[in-house]
Amino acid sequence: TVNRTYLSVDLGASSGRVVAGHLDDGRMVTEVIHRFDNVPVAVREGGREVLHWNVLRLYEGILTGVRLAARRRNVVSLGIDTWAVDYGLLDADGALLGNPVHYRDSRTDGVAAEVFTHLPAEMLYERTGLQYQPFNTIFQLAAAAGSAQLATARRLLLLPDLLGYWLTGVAVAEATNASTTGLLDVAARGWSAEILLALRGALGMDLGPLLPPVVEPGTQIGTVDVAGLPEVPLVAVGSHDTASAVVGVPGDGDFAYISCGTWSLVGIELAEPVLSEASRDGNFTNELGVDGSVRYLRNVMGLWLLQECVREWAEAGEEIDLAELLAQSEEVTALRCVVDVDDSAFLAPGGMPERLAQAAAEAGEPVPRTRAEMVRAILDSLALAYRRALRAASDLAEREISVIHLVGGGSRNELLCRLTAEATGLPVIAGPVESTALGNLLVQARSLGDLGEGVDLTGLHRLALASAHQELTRYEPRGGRADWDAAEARLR
Ligand code: ADP
Ligand code: LRH
Repeated sequence: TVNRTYLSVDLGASSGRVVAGHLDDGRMVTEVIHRFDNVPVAVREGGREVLHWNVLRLYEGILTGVRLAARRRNVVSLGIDTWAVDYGLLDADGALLGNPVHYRDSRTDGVAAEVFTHLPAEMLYERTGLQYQPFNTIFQLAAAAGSAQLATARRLLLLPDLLGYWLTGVAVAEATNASTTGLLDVAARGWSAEILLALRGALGMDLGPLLPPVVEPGTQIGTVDVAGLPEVPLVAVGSHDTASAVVGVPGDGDFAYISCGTWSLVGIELAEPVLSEASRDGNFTNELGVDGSVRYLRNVMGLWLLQECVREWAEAGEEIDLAELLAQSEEVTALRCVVDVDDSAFLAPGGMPERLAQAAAEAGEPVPRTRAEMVRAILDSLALAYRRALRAASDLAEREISVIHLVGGGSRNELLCRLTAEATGLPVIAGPVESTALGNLLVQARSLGDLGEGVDLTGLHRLALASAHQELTRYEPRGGRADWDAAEARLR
């Protein structure tokens, strides 16, 4: 099987990559074939600038990566995952109507409150299990109500499904990602007729006919039909990047995960959703995972805060070396300044150092004076938020947590890993960096029958461990919790 190569396309909010994988002696051996930036673009629409994804640029990155891989390898399948919630609309001819809008665009400001008058938040949570985020697809659609595009649309495709449609001509809605729309019934794992009906009032239209059939991960969607690309099956993977990232966690037993990139998705894997009032209050989400599982987690603002600071400083004309900045922040007094990273004030792009300084001042914390202090404040605050989220997950789901797996680009941040172990009092196992690609590839291999019979989700985690064990780093919790308890008390 050395020659049998699966190709994963993984688009994160900050970059995209095409990663090849082949099986060798019970391991998935991976190679990053092509990596490209993901840079949103603001474009005028009538009275204001709207933040869009550069979706054709991303598609072009995918084509380049697949071509490069096919030149050197025997490609047998393809799978696509991207960030959640965002979508494209197609007209009756199958043409894309406008560029997909970025979930950080301000069009959803104040929209959820309006939707809740038609669909009470309690009822929405009971049916969908989905956390409240202002950018959930349901609120984006409500923001677009009455637009020419929505009136003309015949199909709504989430980003991975749109890219898959361009590759194969087949339109589906993969379940894990569909679970982030606010339109899916978490128990039935299908579109909720009840919500669609109630939404008619809010939108003045019936969304039902726009929604394609829901498919579960592992389904072969169709065959790639693009000049110059191999004619291989497109396999539905956990097309929500976080779903694939969780498959790629090399965990066993009572583990929690932190999928740490632009966002930090902090939680546990469950067999059944937790739909209690307390869970809704805690803003925990029950997103669908592969094999009927539930990803019970909270969105923590993540390395977005750091990315945006770095971007701002670099735009001011300075060369920023992340490794150096992190080394300097290591020298800063611990827990000097902490802020609530989950404040929605941090969601939008731009002006991040100023917004962080303002949040510190408002919380009565010493305002960071240097870049190193700013970076340290972000990392201390993130570790504190991880600790809060993991304790809440454990309480709400009544589950023990004995180890944390921190995966994604953030697993390269040694200071963050160490702080997370200190704050939580739990060992942190960092890596793999590309857990999302790994989870994507494993689901393809299983769908093609190459993993043999009977490999369940536990088996996929074991394969992830076998594949990644050489790149894992373990951080033991050291020191007392007292400083962290005090910092948490300050934030409250
Ligand atoms: P996404 O999928 O959301 O685009 P990634 O999983 O690719 O995110 O993670 C990107 C983040 O990983 C960056 O914002 C950066 O903070 C962190 N990162 C990447 N490489 C390093 C590194 N060498 N040292 C520290 N942090 C890193
Ligand atoms: C992470 C992610 C996360 C969503 C957000 C929109 O990339 O998919 O799980 O909440 O982006």
